[in-house]
Amino acid sequence: MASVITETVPQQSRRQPLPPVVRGLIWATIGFLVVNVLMSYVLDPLAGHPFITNSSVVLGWFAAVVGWMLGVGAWEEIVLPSFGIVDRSVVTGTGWRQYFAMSLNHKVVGIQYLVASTGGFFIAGLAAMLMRLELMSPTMWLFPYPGQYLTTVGIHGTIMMFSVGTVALVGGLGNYLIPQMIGSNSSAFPKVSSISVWLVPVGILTVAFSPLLGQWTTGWRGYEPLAQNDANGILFYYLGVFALTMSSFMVSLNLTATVLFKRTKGMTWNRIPMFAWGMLVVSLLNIIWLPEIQMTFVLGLLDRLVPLPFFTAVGSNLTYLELFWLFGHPEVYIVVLPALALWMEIMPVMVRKPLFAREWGVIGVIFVMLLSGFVWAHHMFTNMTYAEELPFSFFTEMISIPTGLAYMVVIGTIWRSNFKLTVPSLLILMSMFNFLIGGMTGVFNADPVVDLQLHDTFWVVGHFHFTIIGGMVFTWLAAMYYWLPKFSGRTYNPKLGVLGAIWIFIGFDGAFSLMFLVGMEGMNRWVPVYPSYLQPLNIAISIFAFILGVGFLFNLLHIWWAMKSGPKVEANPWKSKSLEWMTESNPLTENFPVAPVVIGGTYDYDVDGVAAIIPDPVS
Ligand code: HEM
Ligand SMILES: [Cu+2]
Repeated sequence: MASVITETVPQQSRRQPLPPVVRGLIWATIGFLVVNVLMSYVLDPLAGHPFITNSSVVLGWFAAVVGWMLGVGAWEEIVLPSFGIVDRSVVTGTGWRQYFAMSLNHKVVGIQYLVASTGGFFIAGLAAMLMRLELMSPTMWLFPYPGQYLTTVGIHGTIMMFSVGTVALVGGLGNYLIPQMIGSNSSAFPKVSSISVWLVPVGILTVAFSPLLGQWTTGWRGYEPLAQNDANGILFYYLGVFALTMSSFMVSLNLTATVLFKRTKGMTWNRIPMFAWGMLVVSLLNIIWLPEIQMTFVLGLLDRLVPLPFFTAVGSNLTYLELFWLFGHPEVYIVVLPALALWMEIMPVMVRKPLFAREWGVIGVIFVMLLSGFVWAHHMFTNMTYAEELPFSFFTEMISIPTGLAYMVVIGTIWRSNFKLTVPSLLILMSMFNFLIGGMTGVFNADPVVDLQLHDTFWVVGHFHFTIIGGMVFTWLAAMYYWLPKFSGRTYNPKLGVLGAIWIFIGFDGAFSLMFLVGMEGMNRWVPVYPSYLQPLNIAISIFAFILGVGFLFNLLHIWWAMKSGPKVEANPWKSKSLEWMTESNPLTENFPVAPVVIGGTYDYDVDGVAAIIPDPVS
């Protein structure tokens, strides 16, 4: 009888639908075509019947996103279950297939985020290489029009900031590690992160394909009213950053709730790991500032579609700048705070000493978060009176105090320890060094008198890359090497790891420290042409930049190789006391079959014994 049923209900064929990503692409295409045609031919036809109009492409884009989301799995994971229909056959594949569909497993989501960020890094990195190629000559030789160079700058900056800087440590490592670190089997809202991660490829591709609609010249900041003079590519800027910021916003809601409510027994506030503190603080920054900038983008978008001249007729020419930098400076800390937290997280394990002055580290990250909202106008010193400049200069320089606390905690932890150089600790030291240069050069920008000279020059490009690549990207790599055994049960090759670290250090410090020099000599940002006396320095910068580009590729390939075929290691090779190492390495298994109970401090390396126990299920 049973065999008859399986024959009449062809389970197998029903379980072999299109792969979710392919289905998502098809549904997205259908959604776009239907709504676009509806708009451009039926509801709002323009003279001459162009196939794509401003409003048709925007609404078509929204339809495409809905189609994509349903296709990659929201249909089975979210829509059907809310009607009481549970059909998990399509989406939840097994093994590697899980990574190519919407997943409720926080570790799968974390890896999806990391891969998406790496993809963004690659695309935006290629754009950087094109820029550096162009700048090897004082005249335009690569890009036919200046606007194309500027579009490339914008694509580079936008994808780097919103899909790498904001996303890799929070969406990637945050989703992957935080539930494990606090002793939970899942995040608070698994569906939220399962959706949000699929917005990242949407955002990256939207921005990357923006030139299809025409060039835009505003850079990653989308400055108004400049944007109103741009071709329609700026529409895809608004839509792309909207998708990316929405993704980060959703992750932040989830991580905040996770740290607040999913902690296991004994995981008290003075025991939660520093990385969890970092995620909490940065999530609050995201929750406060991302809606603010999203509304600003929506106003810019509406200005183009309606038009609704908010930034020209209604507001002053500086309204957009105020609104942008109100978010834009905290954004810098959204990028860097997780990195500061990771230094404090990884270093005690490396030196086997308790974290020095832990409370001050926590106070440090909290005060960086609070102060970051008070400094935005230092991006506009050229437009201000002296009396207006003073408080912003003051608050800006004040931020070095709480930031300095993080340095104090890490240096205090290394002090008189038996520090062993490993690839993660080497990369963290490099990160601290480079971020220090970023911070110290920032002091010059914080001083209005000097900033009037440095503003809009390559000095600034040098400064913020030292904070962002120096602070965040080096730490991201350190974290990837450090948690490799967690991701895969395998580890890296130490010699290749050290080589990779030194390689990018030379490429990075070479390229970007020369930018300070070329900036002081008069090299402006956002121009593909420059006086010919600056050519030798620019050629040197470009060569170092190419070395850096290949160096990143080298590290990426090494990590990829290590995950697939590196030497196998035990479950907790660093002998860390942190809870994520108590779980099995395989990302597809459950974290804790029985909830652990925390009995000691995560960083108590001065005492023997474990920080948490798994209680006996029968007792
Ligand atoms: C791979 C190495 C990189 C190189 C060689 C590089 C190079 C450059 C250059 C030459 C510019 C200035 C172009 C101009 O003003 O004319 C620039 C701008 C920028 N870069 Fe990078 N960059 C790199 C990585 C990154 C990373 C990792 C981030 C952030 C996560 C980043 C964020 C930005 C931003 C936000 C801008 C400003 C764009 C604008 O003005 O709108 N870059 N980059
Ligand atoms: Cu700032």
